[in-house]
Amino acid sequence: MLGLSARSVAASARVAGLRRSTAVRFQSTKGVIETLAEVIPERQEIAKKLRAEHGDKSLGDIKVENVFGGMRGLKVMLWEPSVLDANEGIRFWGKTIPECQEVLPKAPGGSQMLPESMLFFLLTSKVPSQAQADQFVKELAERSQISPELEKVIDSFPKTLHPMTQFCMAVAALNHDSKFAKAYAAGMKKSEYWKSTAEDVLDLSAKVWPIAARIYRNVYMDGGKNAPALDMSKDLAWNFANQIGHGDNNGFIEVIRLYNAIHTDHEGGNVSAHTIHLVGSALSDPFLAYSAGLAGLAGPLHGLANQEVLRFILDMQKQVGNNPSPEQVKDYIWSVLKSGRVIPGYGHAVLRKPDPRFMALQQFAANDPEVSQSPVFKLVNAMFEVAPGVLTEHGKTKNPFPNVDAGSGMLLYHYGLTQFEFYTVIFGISRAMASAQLVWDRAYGLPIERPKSMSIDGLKKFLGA
Ligand code: CMX
Repeated sequence: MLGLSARSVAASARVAGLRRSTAVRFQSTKGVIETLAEVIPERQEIAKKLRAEHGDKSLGDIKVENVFGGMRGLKVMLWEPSVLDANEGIRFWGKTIPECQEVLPKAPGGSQMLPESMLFFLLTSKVPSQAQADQFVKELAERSQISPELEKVIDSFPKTLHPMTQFCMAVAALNHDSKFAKAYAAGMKKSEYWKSTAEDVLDLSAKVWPIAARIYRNVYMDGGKNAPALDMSKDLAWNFANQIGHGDNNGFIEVIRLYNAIHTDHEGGNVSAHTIHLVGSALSDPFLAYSAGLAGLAGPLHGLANQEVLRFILDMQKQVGNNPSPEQVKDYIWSVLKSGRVIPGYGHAVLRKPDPRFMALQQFAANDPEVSQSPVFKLVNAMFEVAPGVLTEHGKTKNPFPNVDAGSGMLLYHYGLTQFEFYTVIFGISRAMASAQLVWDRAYGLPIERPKSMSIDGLKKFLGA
């Protein structure tokens, strides 16, 4: 204790007391790591049996078209937390979004499922009890604090750098404290990989929130240094909203909870999730793997589409006003298509029906009389009514319906987050939870990914062409 002031000794004692009481609480309610320790051996057995009994069965042909066509539909990857059906949309461990909304715990007094509840569920396959969710909220709040060194790194970024680029760089720097990387360097056994991976995934899923808030404050407000301190009794979405100046904006807090619970995971083949899995397969730690995945999310055909949608809607508003006729909307869409651009927020590589994530956000908007009267909501709805018909007539896209990005920006905009360039960062916060799959990758001992590529000459030779 030499050199410490009485005040810092008292503070250390308070922290130690908090840790003791947290530990006692964790014993009485099963936490996420204990739950995983129970679930993993059961599923390892199932996987082992499946592989032993059916390892030589075929899951389909690979056609030359697949080599040129972005590998659509090829069943070549294991992904546990979610499965996407072309017509029905996403299911998380077998549950649809409305079913998750029904059973996943909410914040006290809140109306939307918590991202923390979704993370517990994605990781373990078990719906947490309210007590488990409450405990997990506190655990993640404690994990969410970021180091002064990382704060300095974030503060050094130029304000003109796109927020997604700042986000990729900041989360990669979290690898400085990776528990997986440290344990690996110390010679950890392969059977233990999953545990330190889970520790990193929990740290990552918590720390992305204040990292994003600091970037927001640096770019659009008075600087990260002036952010209010985290409140350890509150959930991640509440603290995020509070740090970016929306702590008293209940509609915003609720939409952030819903948004971040449903954007988490969309099975393994999409660019961001697949990249997390691919980079993680080299045993890069979860922070590096997720940073690489975020770089993919920053592409306009993937997560950046949500910023593009709002730009599109506001440009349309300038051209056609707040109450356009269906003909005016149709003409506007055609003018964009004829100029060779895509309609952002429409189409999907797998889905062939309106995205249930879009529907959940629309439902949320429709339930709030203020949102449902707002001009941007009406324009998003006008698009929903007209765009599928135009895209069908256009005849190119296999799916003329809205995807998740078609309406998410409208809600953020309505509740006061008007800086479009930040929208994909919010998608990114949620996508950190897709790194739950890394825990399963390690639990099943999946190898480094290494598909075969072919050159045109190699294809010609192979085919005798
Ligand atoms: N507007 C105009 N044309 C579209 C279109 C759209 N919204 N969606 C698809 N098309 C076109 C494609 O560009 C392609 O044209 P070419 O043959 O000239 O290359 C053709 O229709 C066939 O494409 P597809 O097989 O239906 O779609 P893909 O699987 O290749 O691509 C996606 C899927 C999402 C990239 C595409 O629909 C698109 O560009 N949509 C707009 C951007 C967007 O909203 N992205 C977000 C997706 C959700 C997310 O990841 O966040």
